[in-house]
Amino acid sequence: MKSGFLFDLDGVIVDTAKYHYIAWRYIANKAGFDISEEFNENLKGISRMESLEKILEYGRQSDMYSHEEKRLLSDEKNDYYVKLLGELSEKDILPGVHDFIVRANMLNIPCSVASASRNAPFILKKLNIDNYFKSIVDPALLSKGKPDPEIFLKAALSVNVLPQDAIGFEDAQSGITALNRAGVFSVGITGDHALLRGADLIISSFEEITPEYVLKIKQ
Ligand code: B16
Ligand code: MG
Repeated sequence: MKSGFLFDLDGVIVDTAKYHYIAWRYIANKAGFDISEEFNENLKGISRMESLEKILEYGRQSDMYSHEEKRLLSDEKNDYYVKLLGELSEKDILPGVHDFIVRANMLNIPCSVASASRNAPFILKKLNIDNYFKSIVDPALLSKGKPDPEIFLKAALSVNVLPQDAIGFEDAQSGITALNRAGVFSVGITGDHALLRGADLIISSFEEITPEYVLKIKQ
């Protein structure tokens, strides 16, 4: 049996939620309303366009923009977000993650990134860990986002691992649900003690685990 590790990005490898929040807040403020950090929690793991739809719905402005105007707004948010990522470096990798992926590579366990973010290749490069990943699923090619299992099924396939032999790491409820639907063993990372329903294992940081430990727990 060959194992593989499937990683979500934001909230698992690096905390970019704060930058997403700053950039989305700028867009909301421009439209004349505000969003709280608490509201931003609802946007975790959700695609860029779905996030914009949720924000406009919250500001009761859903029907005020054409498809093209929404595309321009999401492009503007992304330009700002990418600027905010300018200073990102290895020091932003969440605790324990670097050691974990280095060890997985030493053990020849393939690692894949299954993130809703279209910026994943750029972010992994900035963190200087892109070489540790055998594949990055392109979210632009998915027919449905999380909680649909598609992204994790594709990630497992891309590293030649059966879903039931893979282990996935997620910080959002939509991602845990997607892992469970894909038949992948789900590890929930709850840095802020958020509740993740249905996770097979809950940790608060990668400092608590090693590849050998999760493989043993999964058995
Ligand atoms: P982008 P993940 C997700 O990353 C973020 O949690 C979510 O807030 C964001 O809207 C989404 O990526 C899309 O990101 O605008 O960079 O394409 O948690 O799936 O790694
Ligand atoms: Mg996430």
